[in-house]
Amino acid sequence: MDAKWWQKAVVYQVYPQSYQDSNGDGIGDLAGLTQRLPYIKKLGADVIWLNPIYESPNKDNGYDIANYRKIQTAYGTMADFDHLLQRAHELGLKILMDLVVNHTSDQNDWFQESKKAKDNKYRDYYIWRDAKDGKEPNNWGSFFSGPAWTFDPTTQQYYLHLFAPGQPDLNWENPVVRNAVWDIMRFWLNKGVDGFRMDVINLISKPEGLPDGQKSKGAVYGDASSIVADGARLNEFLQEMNKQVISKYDMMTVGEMPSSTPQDAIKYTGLQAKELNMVFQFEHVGLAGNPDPRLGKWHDQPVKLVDLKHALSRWQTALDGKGWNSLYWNNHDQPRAVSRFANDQPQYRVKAAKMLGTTLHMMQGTPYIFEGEELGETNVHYTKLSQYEDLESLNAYEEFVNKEKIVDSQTMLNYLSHMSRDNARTPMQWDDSAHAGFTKGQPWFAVNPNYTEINVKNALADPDSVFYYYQKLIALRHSHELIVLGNYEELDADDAEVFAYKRHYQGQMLLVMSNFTDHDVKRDYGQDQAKQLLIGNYADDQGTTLRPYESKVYFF
Ligand code: TEU
Ligand code: CA
Repeated sequence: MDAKWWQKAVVYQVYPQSYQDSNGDGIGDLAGLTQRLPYIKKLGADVIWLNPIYESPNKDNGYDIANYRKIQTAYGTMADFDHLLQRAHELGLKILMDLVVNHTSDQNDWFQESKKAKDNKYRDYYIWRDAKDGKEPNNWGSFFSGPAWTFDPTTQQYYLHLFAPGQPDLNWENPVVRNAVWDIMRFWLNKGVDGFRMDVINLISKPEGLPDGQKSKGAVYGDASSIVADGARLNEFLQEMNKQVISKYDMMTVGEMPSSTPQDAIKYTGLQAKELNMVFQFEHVGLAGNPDPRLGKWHDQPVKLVDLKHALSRWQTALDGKGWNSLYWNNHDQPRAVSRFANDQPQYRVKAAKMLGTTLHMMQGTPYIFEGEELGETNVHYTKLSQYEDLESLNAYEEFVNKEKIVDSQTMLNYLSHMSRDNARTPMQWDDSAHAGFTKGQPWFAVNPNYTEINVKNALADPDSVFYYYQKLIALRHSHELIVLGNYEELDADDAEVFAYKRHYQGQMLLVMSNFTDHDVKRDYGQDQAKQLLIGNYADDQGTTLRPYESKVYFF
């Protein structure tokens, strides 16, 4: 079977406000990104995923959209966007936009109308309910702490927001809302956009009657995520989206699906299902969660390799020949992978970053590279609350330390330092000049202090940099159908030091081995019979010995 373009592609994710400022206001913009397209092309990426660039009050850095057809003023004009798209296409780069339609901003005209009166024609664009026993209609907690409902005094009802109060959930049960979303998609597709990443798209089908969620011991709120994810009408809505829009364009779709299972994903990405191309699943980035479920993602423990192998192999095996995986370590919501899954100490950082790249890029699926990952960027190692910008982090500290008092300040600061989304949102590190060459002004958010050493200029001058290693990984994918379509075979699932697997395709085989430890280990998988060593992150090959964070790929 010939691979589809979105199966062979490698995607580079750009967080626009942190990528390149061109007018000195300290905020990345579309003109700045346009200047940097040749760099992304040089890496070898085929597609750019742009985080939201629409008009927004920025309560959640653009994931609260006020106008779906207008570019955020700080990023530039629609003409700047059209120029970016044209230059990207001239360079052979496709552009994915971020479709955020589980919710809008509370400043969106639709919501401004909806909240005016119960009989307003936009009322049913959103989810309004009467109080229950004088309180919120159910016990759901928001992903950003606090209740998932806010009372509106004008119409004396609550409205649902799974995220911040400034992000009211759209009512997908309403066909008028669905048709409005199809029109938004057509607007951008008719401009030549090549597809969409769909924000929390598996949360759009809410459960009948909006029943209470399970409450963990001592929890103030019920857990919404487990009962709103993958709702009863989700497949129907995605099939309608496909029929109305997706099927009419040569486009790429990736659905962000928190807490989806491989079985769900086969329904959404099945090669026969007329829904989406692939999903972002969360199993590997949800590992090592806090033993206190009330604290969920907030922890500071390393991920056990056996758990990481189990999570990734489960998805590789389940979707092999049945659906399609996205492959990612990082994005704008996750801490930096080399700090979280490997080792960011100076003596290991480059080897470890390359090892993680090999481990992921030799798997079956479409790889995503988040800006800076190709440099081996690390977490910032924040120590003070005042260093954070992200509402998810700040709200969590306020809720758990000051309100619910279930964790002390220093412990929570350790958790934030390890897991905060702010680790990913520091400005791109272009060179060792002021603010890493990101801006001539004052950056909206502080640059990671290690930019003097970790930056694009140094990377491009160093043949042994993570950048050139990622460039090789991408080139290998482009030249081997075995890497794109090969079947996946896990080796030694319970090996706690080495992640090893094979890929098989039309009689060819790959053997991939990654040492996730800081010491030598010995593993013999018959690599002495290989035709060639395709790629490795050490200058030489010591056969069955794998040195600290050594990773290598053999072709048979
Ligand atoms: O994130 C979805 C989501 O599940 C988040 O709660 C994410 O898991 C969490 O932040 C990880 O710690 C999407 C966007 O990627 C995120 O940036 C937005 O804040 C969120 O939706 C609301 O739109
Ligand atoms: Ca700017």
